[in-house]
Amino acid sequence: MKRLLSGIQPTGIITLGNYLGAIKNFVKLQNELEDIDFLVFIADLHAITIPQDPQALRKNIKSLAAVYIACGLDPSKVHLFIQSEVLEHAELGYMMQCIGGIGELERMTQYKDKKKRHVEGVTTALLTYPCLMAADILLYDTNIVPVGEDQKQHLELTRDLAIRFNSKFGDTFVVPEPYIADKGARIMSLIDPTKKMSKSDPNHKAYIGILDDINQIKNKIKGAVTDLDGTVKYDEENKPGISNLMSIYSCMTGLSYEDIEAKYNGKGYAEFKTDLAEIVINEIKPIQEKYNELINSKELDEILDNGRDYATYLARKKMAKVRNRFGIGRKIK
Ligand code: AQP
Repeated sequence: MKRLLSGIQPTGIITLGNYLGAIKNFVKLQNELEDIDFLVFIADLHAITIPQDPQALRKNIKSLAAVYIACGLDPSKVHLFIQSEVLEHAELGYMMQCIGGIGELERMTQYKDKKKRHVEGVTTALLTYPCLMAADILLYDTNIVPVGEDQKQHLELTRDLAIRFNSKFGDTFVVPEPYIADKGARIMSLIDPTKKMSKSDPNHKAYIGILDDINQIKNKIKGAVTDLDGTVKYDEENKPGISNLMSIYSCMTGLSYEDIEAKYNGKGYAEFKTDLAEIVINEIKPIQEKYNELINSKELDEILDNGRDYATYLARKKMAKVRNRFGIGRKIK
């Protein structure tokens, strides 16, 4: 049996980027892989590495749980839990800091980017959060981690930390492998296609939220930045705007870029954008309906309770071993 694990931060409403780059792949893996144990979590400890409004955070945590299920995660196949409810994440995260070097953390590109965006009040945790991410993964003997392209570097660090720990203290952690889907790996901002689409982007026009209303979605796609040439052609370097929209189109329909180019040959961006809006809305609408059923339900809390209990069971077992290896506390038999 292989164990898979992945998580998303409740830092806002899930975007089409998170959906296409992460959640849709989780659902595919859940349905296609056999003999797996799949843990999916809500990374609230990661979210607080940058300031969050406590009330909004609580809301986003619950909202993300409902979005996961509404997008097709099946609680009978996946263990869904909230990271902070399994205390061992923070404990192992601290231990990972004790074997991680500042130099290797400072090299993380996401840290450099986020530091630039939050010039004032950069927290220590913004630097050390890849250690917590390593803990999230290693705590469960995870074999496969489905991630977006942007998380690849952090996974490399996780592997390094696992190998380092194993060679120093004896075989303890499974060294995980990343799983990166070839398409939809990186969806870009609608207003600046050189920047990743992010749920915490202060400009709402930059992203499509999975819970946006239909008119908002239409308007955001209509207003997405393109070029003046008007030809629907995939060229990431010279036509990043339309290429990004084509990548969304392709992810949602399964059509190749060549198919899309042929379909819109001689037609302008307006027709392409209208069709894309319809495609996106058709996929998102049933998700929103399911979300509305779930968000205030008892069922959602039960799913999260079950997920927490299962994750805690695994995490406790693992931490007993890790504490013994490290030599802290009294020996646990
Ligand atoms: N634009 C994107 N395209 C494809 N995949 C993406 N992911 C995020 N943005 C895109 C993937 O979604 C998962 C969840 O990521 P996260 O919330 O843990 O962190 P993030 O990558 O920092 O996501 P955001 O939306 O950009 O959040 P904020 O604004 O808080 O920084 C990951 O698998 C990620 O690759």
